[in-house]
Amino acid sequence: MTDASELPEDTAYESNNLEFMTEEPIDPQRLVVISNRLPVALKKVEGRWKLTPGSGGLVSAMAPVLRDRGGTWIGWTGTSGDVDKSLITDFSRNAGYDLRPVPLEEEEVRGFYQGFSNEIIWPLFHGFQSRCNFEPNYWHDYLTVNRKFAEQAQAVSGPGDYIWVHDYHLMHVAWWLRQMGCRRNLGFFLHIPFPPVDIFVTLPWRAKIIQALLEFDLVGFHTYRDRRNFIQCVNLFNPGAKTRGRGPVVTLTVGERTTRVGFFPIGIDYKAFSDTARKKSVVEEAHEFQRALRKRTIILGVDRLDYSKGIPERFEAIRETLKRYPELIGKISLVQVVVPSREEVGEYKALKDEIERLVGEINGEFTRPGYIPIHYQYRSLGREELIAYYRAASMALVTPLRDGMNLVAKEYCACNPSGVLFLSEFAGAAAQLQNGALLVNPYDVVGVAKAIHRAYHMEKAERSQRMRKMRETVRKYHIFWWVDSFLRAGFGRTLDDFPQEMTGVHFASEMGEPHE
Ligand code: ADQ
Repeated sequence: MTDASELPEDTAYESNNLEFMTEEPIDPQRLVVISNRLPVALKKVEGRWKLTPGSGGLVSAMAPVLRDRGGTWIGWTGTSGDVDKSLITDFSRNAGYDLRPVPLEEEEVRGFYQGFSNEIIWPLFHGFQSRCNFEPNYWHDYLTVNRKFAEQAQAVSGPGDYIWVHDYHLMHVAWWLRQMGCRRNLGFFLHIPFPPVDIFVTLPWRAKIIQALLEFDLVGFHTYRDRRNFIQCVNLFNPGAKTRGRGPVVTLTVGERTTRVGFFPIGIDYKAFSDTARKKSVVEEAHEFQRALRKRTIILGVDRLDYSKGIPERFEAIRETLKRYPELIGKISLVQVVVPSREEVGEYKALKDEIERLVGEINGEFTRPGYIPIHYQYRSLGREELIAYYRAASMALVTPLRDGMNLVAKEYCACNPSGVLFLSEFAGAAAQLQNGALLVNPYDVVGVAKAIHRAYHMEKAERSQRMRKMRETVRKYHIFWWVDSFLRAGFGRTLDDFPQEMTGVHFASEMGEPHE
């Protein structure tokens, strides 16, 4: 067992004793969002800077909130060195909120982003310890860059503002802000899983990370399981810690300091996805795909290039399906779209090679005249094209080895009223969608093959009924619900102010008790 005496001396800090439970409710003047990347990317094309607006879930959720309430988004532009600031000023003027870029040197990008964030925290928090490169120098860059973000936040925010920090790149921002004497209300949301204690304790900087997270006033996770893991880690390093409350938000008291800890499963803009899926042009494009694949049953996989997404294991499951059920050769095709990601990291390049080798091998084994079992594309799709794929596919294989939530599963449900969703037990989304999805263990290729066979023969009525339940959940717990419930928990005065609705979560899949 590890106890608090193990804490390195330099992690000791003065508690600011932020007893907001006894303060008046905060009506924030403005929202300050901090994420690693700004909601725009800057790139030099033929010697000139070009700005491209981001389109991810976080951008579509936060942009309207910032525009309506007034606010600021702090983040890195994705490039090092000097950038053309006028592009950012113009964007801010049109968007209705401020963008504040945090400039990073090339060395910092290497140590903070590629190193600490993506070679340590990403693999460790997804349970891939053996992929971690615990390079001691990365920690220094992580702290330095987190401090830069904190300085920017301190400079641009006022006393009544709410500062909402996103994700694993920035777990130390509140710690720095408190060091600077900042007493603002600070929230943090982790978009990836929080690992179980026995994995987390292998992190050389474990106690510092826990202490840093406790400097936020609210810490949010996607699932009950992530929150439970976090609380267990806090207890390990702080044996006197006390948890109070029930439901999605509880309080955790360590010494003088109280932090709210909650789970808020992120959603999607359901209406935007389902409306687009019904657009004439999208419906036509979906038919075009189906015709191109000669009306075979399309099984869709859509993922960023990442080892956590279980792409090679999925291919092995397809191989197993075609071996075990040869009558399906010529009847089902996997369409796998992989979005280029983190190609500068060696592990990702190796994964791409592995994926391409497997596609060649499986297609070599099962291709017949006029039939290819795996259609592989390595590119990013436009929004409407992606939605047309969702619509065209009778089934979606969403089989990450571990995933914080997984938005592809939810997007597929919003776009395809009669589709079958195979969903990994290890995706955060399983807690909400197990009422309709066929849950699978992505490591069990025989189990996945049996599920595909079962789905192929599933009655239409059962498919629709399963999908109806999932669509209802995705529709209800949409992205704006997510923003709203996090902010309500952030501003609430007492535990009674928190939303007590159970977030569409079914606890059986959370592998634990529903209450602390
Ligand atoms: P990601 O790991 O990026 O997010 P995910 O939740 O699946 O994973 O989101 C991927 C997004 O990229 C989806 O919105 C999808 O539409 C888009 N996308 C995927 N393939 C695409 C393609 N080929 N072309 C264009 N767009 C594509 C992290 C965590 C997740 C968590 C989210 C949000 O790892 O677990 O769900 O943050 O919190």
